[in-house]
Amino acid sequence: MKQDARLHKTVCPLDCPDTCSILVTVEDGRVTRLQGDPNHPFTRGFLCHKVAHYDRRLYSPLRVLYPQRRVGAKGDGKFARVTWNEALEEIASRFKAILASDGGEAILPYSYGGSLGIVQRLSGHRFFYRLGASRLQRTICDVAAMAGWEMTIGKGISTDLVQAVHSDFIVIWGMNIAATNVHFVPIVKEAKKCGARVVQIDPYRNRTSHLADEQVMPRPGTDGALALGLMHVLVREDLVDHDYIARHTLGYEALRERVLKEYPVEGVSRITGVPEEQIVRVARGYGRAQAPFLRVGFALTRHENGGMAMRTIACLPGLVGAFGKPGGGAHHETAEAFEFNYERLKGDDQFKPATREINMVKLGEVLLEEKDPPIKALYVYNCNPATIAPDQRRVHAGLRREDLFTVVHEQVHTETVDFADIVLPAPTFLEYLDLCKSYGHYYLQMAKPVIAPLGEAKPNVEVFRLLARHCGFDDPCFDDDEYDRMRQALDTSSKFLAGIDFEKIESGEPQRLNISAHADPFAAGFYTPSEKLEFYSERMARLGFDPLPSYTPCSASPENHALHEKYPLQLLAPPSVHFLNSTFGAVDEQRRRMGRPSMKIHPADASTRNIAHGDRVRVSNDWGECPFYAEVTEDTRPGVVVAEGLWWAKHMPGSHNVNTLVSTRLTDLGGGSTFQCNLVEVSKEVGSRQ
Ligand SMILES: Nc1nc2c(c(=O)[nH]1)N[C@H]1C(S)=C(S)[C@@H](COP(=O)(O)OP(=O)(O)OC[C@H]3O[C@@H](n4cnc5c(=O)[nH]c(N)nc54)[C@H](O)[C@@H]3O)O[C@H]1N2
Ligand SMILES: Nc1nc2c(c(=O)[nH]1)N[C@H]1C(S)=C(S)[C@@H](COP(=O)(O)OP(=O)(O)OC[C@H]3O[C@@H](n4cnc5c(=O)[nH]c(N)nc54)[C@H](O)[C@@H]3O)O[C@H]1N2
Ligand SMILES: [Mo]
Repeated sequence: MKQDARLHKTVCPLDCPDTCSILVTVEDGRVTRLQGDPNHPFTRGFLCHKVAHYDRRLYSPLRVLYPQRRVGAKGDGKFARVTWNEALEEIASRFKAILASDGGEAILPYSYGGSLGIVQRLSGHRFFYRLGASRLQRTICDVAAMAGWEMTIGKGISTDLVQAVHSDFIVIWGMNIAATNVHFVPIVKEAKKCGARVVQIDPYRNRTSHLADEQVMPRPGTDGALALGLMHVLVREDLVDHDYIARHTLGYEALRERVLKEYPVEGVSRITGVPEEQIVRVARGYGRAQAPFLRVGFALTRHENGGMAMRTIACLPGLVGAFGKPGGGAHHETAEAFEFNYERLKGDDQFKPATREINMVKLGEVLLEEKDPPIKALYVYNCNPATIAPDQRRVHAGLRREDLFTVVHEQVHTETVDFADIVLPAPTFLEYLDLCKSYGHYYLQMAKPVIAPLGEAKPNVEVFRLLARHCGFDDPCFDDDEYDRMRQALDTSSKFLAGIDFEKIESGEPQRLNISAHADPFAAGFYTPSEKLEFYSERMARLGFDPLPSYTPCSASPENHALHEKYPLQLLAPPSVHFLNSTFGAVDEQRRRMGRPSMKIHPADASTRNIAHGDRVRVSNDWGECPFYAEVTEDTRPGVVVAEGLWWAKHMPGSHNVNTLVSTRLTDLGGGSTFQCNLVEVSKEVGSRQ
């Protein structure tokens, strides 16, 4: 390290469960190195490749450095520089005109997970509440997963992942941890060294498969049935923990009857495509383990039946008493242990918002079809809808509307920026203050700027403060800076946050919530109304669902014969290790690592379509079509094609990405996205060469 180099500690706020503590080297005001903090118990000294080379994104030629106004045709991405004052004045005057002509609900904020830091992420709510804008239901990611987990367990809290070191049987269900939870990998490896067996449940083989002793490959969208089949075996062979069930669960007798009668192994095998003997073997392994540990991901809930599937899987640890066994347990999310004062942060308490709600999954149709009132202005921050949202054809058509006034506050020139009328420059997490919780561990940490903002970039908090002023809002809450907001967030009586005050957080060191890494997080009871793990759920019944776990096929699945005949392949569109949603799509090196935009297809499906490895193929359904290069491989199962990684549409062989094929159908619980629940047909492109 040079003499003038300085080492700073901060934290990665990107949308990933690992929330790493980072050591950043800054030389002459420039970031030159990023390393994992060796003292953070979960980061343990290493970073993913993407963030270890974040400087490539930070100093990318695509960075947005100044406010700009559109000069070209809508969607062309041509802009001229303006001052902050001009940009803010224009936004305020357009918003005011829309308020007068159509009312506040004609304005729609659109934001999601570009940075998960709670201060910057939640900085816009007060402003849009005050404006009377439509409210966005932020449903694109985990609402079905959370709702399903909550129905059984009560709250988004989990066994600490580090406990799995002591497990003798680890099930990784629907999560490509080698891509999306890389700091769990060394924990699994350590457990394996001590003799643990690792079972992966995933329809295709990916990086995580190398860790597994055995892979179960169910047909996508049938996980609920698989879990019910496993329960059938556990109950039938009496591999359940009767003592735990009696003390900590509700509704066992009803569940017992349900799984014995309705989910025999042969029926489940038919639904899931998993061999009967494998269902029995995995159930026995799980039931006989001393310390069974379950890691459940998110993608398996991005199906129409996803909420119920998660609720069903979450019953498994209850049957075998996993939570009570040292090294055993189950992990889905930890986010709800961070019980901040969100009402205060967002301004729900002050503004009592009661305006129209709009589901973010439906952006395309909302922009094109909503009439009461139509959306006249869209304000995008922390999000890249042109690339990440379903039904991309209509999203782009909506964004192209001449009469839509679109503001995009961005770090880089994304595809959404192309559609903007006004572009505002945003700093990255290395340039601003924030407070970061995690959804994969229990540490809270302050993100501290390590360099000054590049160009004229301003963080979300500052932009909303200025916008409020330009709109003439004089409520004092708009003057709250990042520190004020952190203090407000911490103003709660949460037992998990007790003793964690602002001063401790300001030290920059990770602060552990009051949840032991080694004890059962539910020892004092579950967070359900009965305080038991609920096999039987009165809340499900009240919402009109089966109160017991059950399996319902999705409409976009082989069970829908008419649709399946037309579109015989199930499409998976899961994350890649090299991208993070669309965030690293602009970095050349990450795209180089990805290779070409490819679609995995089984040799049996390829040969009937005369498709050879490397051919350009057209993938289509009623939502749209999208070209890929065929990767003919036995890594996927017949009937399932896989497009890993969210490419920017402009880097695809056509001008759309996989989300052109993704529907806006919603999940059973939560109204969530169904990215993994789509049927397609694949054909060889005419004139395609290998
Ligand atoms: N490198 C990287 N890391 C990421 C992300 C990224 O894009 N790239 N995204 C981040 C975000 S926003 C999130 S929400 C999280 C989690 O993001 P998710 O998108 O939920 O990813 P995973 O949890 O890893 O789950 C993906 C795995 O689930 C499998 N899967 C899909 N459908 C089914 C099914 O029906 N049944 C079963 N059993 N498996 C299925 C896929 O084949 C894949 O292997 O990851 C975060 N971390
Ligand atoms: N095909 C397919 N599509 C998917 C998924 C999938 O698995 N498959 N996953 C879905 C999931 S789980 C999710 S969570 C969504 C994620 O979708 P998004 O939340 O849109 O996530 P990103 O694509 O990472 O884009 C975030 C953008 O926010 C910007 N940003 C970051 N920090 C800030 C900030 O402080 N201020 C401002 N103004 N901007 C900032 C970044 O530059 C980036 O362009 O994608 C969904 N889309
Ligand atoms: Mo997500």
